[in-house]
Amino acid sequence: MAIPPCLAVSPSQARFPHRTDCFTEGLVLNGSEVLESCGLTGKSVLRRYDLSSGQTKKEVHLDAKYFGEGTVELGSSLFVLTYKHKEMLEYDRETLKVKRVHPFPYGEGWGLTTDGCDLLATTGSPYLYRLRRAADGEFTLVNKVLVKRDGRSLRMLNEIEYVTPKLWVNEWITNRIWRVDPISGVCETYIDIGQLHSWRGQATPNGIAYSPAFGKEILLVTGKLWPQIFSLRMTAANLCGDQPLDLHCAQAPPSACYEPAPTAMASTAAAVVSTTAKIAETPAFTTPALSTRMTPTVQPEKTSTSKTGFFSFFSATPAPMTAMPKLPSGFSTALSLLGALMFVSAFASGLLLRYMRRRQRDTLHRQVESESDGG
Ligand SMILES: [Ca+2]
Repeated sequence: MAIPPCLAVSPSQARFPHRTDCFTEGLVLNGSEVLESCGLTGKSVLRRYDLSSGQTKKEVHLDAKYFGEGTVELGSSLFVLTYKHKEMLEYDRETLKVKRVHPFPYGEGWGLTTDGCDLLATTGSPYLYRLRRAADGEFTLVNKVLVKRDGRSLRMLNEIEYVTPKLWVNEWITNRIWRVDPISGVCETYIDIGQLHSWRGQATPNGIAYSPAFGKEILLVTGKLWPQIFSLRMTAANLCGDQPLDLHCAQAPPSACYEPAPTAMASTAAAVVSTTAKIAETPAFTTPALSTRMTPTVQPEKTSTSKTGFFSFFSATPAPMTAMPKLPSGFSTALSLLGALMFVSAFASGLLLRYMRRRQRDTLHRQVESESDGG
């Protein structure tokens, strides 16, 4: 598979104010109103404001123990992930008061969005977690989808935004924002926003928001501590794929690629209820009906990425070996040893790389936290 192409996008003239004290972790747009979650332990804030003026309409501070992460609205609630507390906070959408705390045992909380039915979360790993609300109000893991770029896993998935039927994802500490198919996990294309703002250290691009009520072919992007939010004009084909849709969620939000049918809009609680019931019947760790045209990549919860790659590679290689012409036994032993050596070295390099990336990330977060505490 070829490396996905980089899309050329032209920033429109529209730029909007953004608070430079906001360590952006989640960005949501409703028409001309922004909901943003700002991180850092003891300084985390959830804020609603007017996009054009930047004027705050309502804000609440998270409990001082939390480092707030991604946020999204769904139904009458608003959800905020926490960085290391393994909890997801549920707020009343209007009053911004915490009404429930949900366990989030999947790792660190990073990014959060919704397809209109389920919550989709990232943890800084290469996986996309699909969480579905049960009748008792709790969320359960439906599946975790491995996000792949050019056949390899894409790590450090951060802020995300669902634009029916696709997903846009910030890749941490890069200028890349990927368009990902949320069912197959395939990175289809990306944009590079390096020209928008010069940033260093932890002030990485993070924050993607979309609202067709604001502009059907407009994507808003910003970064941690950035002074502006940028408006990117894109074609429908680039923004959301412009392909035939086969949605599994009756409440999927409208986009440049999807307009809910009037009958579906007017509907009818009955239709929604029947769809919801259908979804609820889907057994855990299976893929929703949308996946019929693509093969999903669903990994069991406790399987590590490197292990999967290791064994799938290993089991895939014997066939060509047996097809080789017969070689002298000494030569073939040497070849085997060489192959094993190369394999072990590649495996060790992979482990080292993962360790170094994790250290870099932890160092940055420690730096951020200590700077914010004035230490
Ligand atoms: Ca977002």
